[in-house]
Amino acid sequence: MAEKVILLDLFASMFGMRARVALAAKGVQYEYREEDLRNKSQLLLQSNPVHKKIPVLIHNDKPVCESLVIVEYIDEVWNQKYPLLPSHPYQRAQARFWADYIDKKLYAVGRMVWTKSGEELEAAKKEFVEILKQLESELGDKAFFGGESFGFLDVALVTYSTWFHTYETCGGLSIGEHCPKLSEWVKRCLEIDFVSESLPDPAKIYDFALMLRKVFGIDAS
Ligand SMILES: N[C@@H](CCC(=O)N[C@@H](CS)C(=O)NCC(=O)O)C(=O)O
Ligand SMILES: *[C@@H]1O[C@H](CO)[C@@H](O)[C@H](O)[C@H]1NC(C)=O
Repeated sequence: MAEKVILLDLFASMFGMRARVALAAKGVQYEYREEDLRNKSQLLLQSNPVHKKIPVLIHNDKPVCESLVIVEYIDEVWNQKYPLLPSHPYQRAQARFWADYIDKKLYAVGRMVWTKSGEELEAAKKEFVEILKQLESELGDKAFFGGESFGFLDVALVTYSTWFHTYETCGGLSIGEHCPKLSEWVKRCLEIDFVSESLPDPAKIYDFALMLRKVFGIDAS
């Protein structure tokens, strides 16, 4: 049976990018559909009635929601090529633990770094760097979070690197200065074709963030 794969997404979403990277790792052909989150499509509302968020992967008319669930689903369905989850249950549990840590911590604090100012910004920057350092220590001296090869946790985190320029510019910080090993890891990830080809240009993310700052009334227009 011909596979029908649709991804409901938004170009700047680090969650959506996870699905794009995983699909690219597996060489899956799919139809990309950009959503306008202020005017969501019927298909999005029907496919993710609980959260009404992107990304949603629709595989042969069956929707799968939540980016990490989607990445695991992709890994299980297209299991012949480029395994993403570690094969050992303990390593798998560890990868899921850290992916969950990223979701619980990094998004919200990162958002504060590019939207807040004054004391709130200073507190957010401090916490942001602590989170990245925690992740950097989990990386240790390994080439990738998955060890020798790029895997599940690498997928979960590398999409944030497209926002690093925005965090640095809006927040006034240098991630490379605080986390040199993590910065080297980003470069290693981007040397993999299916990774770099799936991620948007950080300059476009920055433009998008500046547009949102205006919408939020942070910068006078
Ligand atoms: N935990 C979700 C987060 C997804 C998410 O936050 N998506 C945002 C865009 S980055 C969204 O669709 N927001 C629309 C809304 O909240 O109305 C995941 O991992 O997929
Ligand atoms: C909302 O999206 C629909 C198509 O999905 C389009 O026809 C309509 O013009 C859009 N409305 C606004 C206000 O952008």
